[in-house]
Amino acid sequence: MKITDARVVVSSPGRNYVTLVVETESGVVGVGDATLNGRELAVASYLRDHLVPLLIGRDASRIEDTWQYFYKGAYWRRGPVTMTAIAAIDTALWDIKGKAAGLPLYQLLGGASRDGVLVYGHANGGTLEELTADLQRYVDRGYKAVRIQAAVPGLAKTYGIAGNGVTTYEPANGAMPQEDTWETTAYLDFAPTMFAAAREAVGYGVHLLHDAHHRLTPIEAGRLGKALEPYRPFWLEDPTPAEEQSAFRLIRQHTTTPIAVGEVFNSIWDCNTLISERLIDYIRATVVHAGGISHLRKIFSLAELYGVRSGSHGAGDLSPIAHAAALHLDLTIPNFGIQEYMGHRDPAGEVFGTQYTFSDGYMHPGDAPGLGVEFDEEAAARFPYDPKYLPVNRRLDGTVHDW
Ligand code: EZ4
Ligand code: CO
Repeated sequence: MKITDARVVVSSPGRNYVTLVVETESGVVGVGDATLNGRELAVASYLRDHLVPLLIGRDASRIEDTWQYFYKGAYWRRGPVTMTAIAAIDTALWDIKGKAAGLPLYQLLGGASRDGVLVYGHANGGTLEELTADLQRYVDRGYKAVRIQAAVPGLAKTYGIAGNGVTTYEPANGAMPQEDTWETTAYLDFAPTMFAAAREAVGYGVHLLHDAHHRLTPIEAGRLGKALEPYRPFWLEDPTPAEEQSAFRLIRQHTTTPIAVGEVFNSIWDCNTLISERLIDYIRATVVHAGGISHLRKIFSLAELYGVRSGSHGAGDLSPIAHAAALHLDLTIPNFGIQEYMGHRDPAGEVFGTQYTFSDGYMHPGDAPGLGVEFDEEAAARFPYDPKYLPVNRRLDGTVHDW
């Protein structure tokens, strides 16, 4: 089954998405997500200028060989741009294989290991009252797990928190990067009170998660993990910058709070040590940024050996194609943990027609052949690219800080 055409579509239905469309001589068309938030056009160029010309004429059924060809053939390995581009091709080829076979992707990946995929939503608040009200709304909608984030008192602006009663979360909202402020002491004093308020509001029957966004030093992370233990967090996410991994040894010495990391990882080499030394409990690598379904499956298999579970990133800046791909893989692997689900804002639904469903805290990818996502290119053309950036975080003295 020869690949006859491939094209990259950059659109902004509510936020920016990069989509790869791959056509075959048999008429089967596959799609892959290539969105790298804030650096979208770098991946679009990598695909258009370097990979698509080599993709045309190849056999669409040879997924692993195509992956190896682009990974090893580039000479330059890894990195978010390269691995997101390869991921888009890999995902599109799996979509084609599923459609050609007339099977939903999860059947090709070994079939379902569970009935549904546990997902967590995002509750936010400018105040603890706003947060607990938002949390209650998630619980009322059936969510079994919810991430809680709130504005830190004393800081002018906290990443991801709109404030003024607005609880929707859109981090990349500036044509220029917005500047947030950060002060660790205020945060460390506040975070346990946030958990206490959330437990007071909803009890212990729902899982609560929290994201520290790489902002702490190892000893601060150890202290936070210890302070949160009585509130039984499902996980503490990204406690320290993800690239300095000896930090996790120190965190482990101080707390039994489960640790999650990996949304910025793009290969198995980023998490090999963390997994094989059991320094983390959940690996958050994604289909779209970690080389596609083929490569992420290897990461999850490595994690399975060491009792580490999956917990893939699923922010709104990953397209519905990536979310569908994640759900198919999540449904099959033995060591699935949880899947992030932020959802997508309108008008994303006009461009991406999805088959996946949410019911009582669990999602299912659906039984349509392939990924089960219809990508409407004409609709996408109505929403041109709109450059947006994540904020930059500065300490009170003006120093740029990890966000
Ligand atoms: O900041 O997806 O857990 N979720 C997150 C996200 C990330 C964005 C970056 O593009 O940390 O909100
Ligand atoms: Co995160």
